[in-house]
Amino acid sequence: MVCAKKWIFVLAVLMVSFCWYNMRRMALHPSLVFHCNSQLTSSSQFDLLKQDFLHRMLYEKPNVLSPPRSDVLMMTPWFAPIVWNGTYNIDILNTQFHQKNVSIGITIFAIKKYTVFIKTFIETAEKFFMVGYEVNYYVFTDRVGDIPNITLGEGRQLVILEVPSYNRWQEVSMRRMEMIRDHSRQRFVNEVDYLVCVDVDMRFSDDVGVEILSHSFGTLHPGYYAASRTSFTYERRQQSTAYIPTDEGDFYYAGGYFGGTVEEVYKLSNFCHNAMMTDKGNNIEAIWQDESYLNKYFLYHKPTKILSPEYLWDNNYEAPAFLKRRRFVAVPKNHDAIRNKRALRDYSRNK
Ligand code: 5GW
Ligand code: MN
Repeated sequence: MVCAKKWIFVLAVLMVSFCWYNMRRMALHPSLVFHCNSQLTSSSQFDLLKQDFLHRMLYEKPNVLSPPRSDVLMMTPWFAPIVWNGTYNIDILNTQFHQKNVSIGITIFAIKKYTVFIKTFIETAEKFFMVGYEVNYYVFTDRVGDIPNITLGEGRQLVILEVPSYNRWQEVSMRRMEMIRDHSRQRFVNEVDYLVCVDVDMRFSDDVGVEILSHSFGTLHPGYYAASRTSFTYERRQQSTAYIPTDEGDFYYAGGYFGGTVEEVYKLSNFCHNAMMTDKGNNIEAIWQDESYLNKYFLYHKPTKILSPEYLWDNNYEAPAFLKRRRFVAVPKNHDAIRNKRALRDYSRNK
């Protein structure tokens, strides 16, 4: 009897110490312990990594206490750079982007009479847009026969995509999102790394290079870079999916210049097109069509880079002192009476 009690006591002590030991061990090593010796020699996906490095380059040292620009905002509160002349070193960027062998697609729409803008657009792009890189011009048009033959530089090609035309100009403008989305999935993703989506009634007049490229980017509208939040012409009707209340918003982004990786542009255009279709079903259309939906998208999906108005200028505006370069400028067009809402807005803004 005494013997059994003793053994029960010994057993209890053993169990308590075993539990205590394990609890201590758990506290010190809350996760599972692996014995690694055999795994350290097996292969890893990292074995395929290429060693990228820059060669010796001579340039001025960046100066922490004297920023290159103090007259403009160079960084958003979510740490996206705003691209201004003087803020970047294109040689460093070119070395990095050439190492990655990037290719760039630029989408333009020339529906109906807008085919007249193609020649100037492409000729000036040949001089200034992504010189030295592989570039595909994706021209969406309903008038294939009107697209001129233009000799292009090495590694650059023109791809004509025949698409339907819509009667209302609002629809012509808005449907760009649907077509960019559809072609991103089916074609662009197999052909290029980045997409740049712009208006066609434009000309390049200074360099536009890889400094614009990022995961996703938007452009400050040349008419609203200094405007207050409440005067941004966001969609203000709550019934619209593009609605933005007056106490929200970072910038007013231009509908005529955005881009990013093909995947990001797919997500952006898919969102905008779906939002437009929802609104269409409810018989409402946002005040500035695709531009309004784009602004809604960028409010809640912050772009990783923002282009200054150097990248989208209109000589109808007086050029401010901080504007050191005009890289991409609107070609004047006859605003006939029907086009109107836009022409009126521009007119009243310039008065
Ligand atoms: C036609 C009349 C009024 C508004 C738009 C059009 C129109 C636009 C057209 O007939 N064909 C066409 O291809 N577009 C595409 O939509 C062009 O790529 C054009 O650059 C883009 C946006 O229209 P824009 O440039 O007239 O708009 P704003 O705001 O620059 O004047
Ligand atoms: Mn335009």
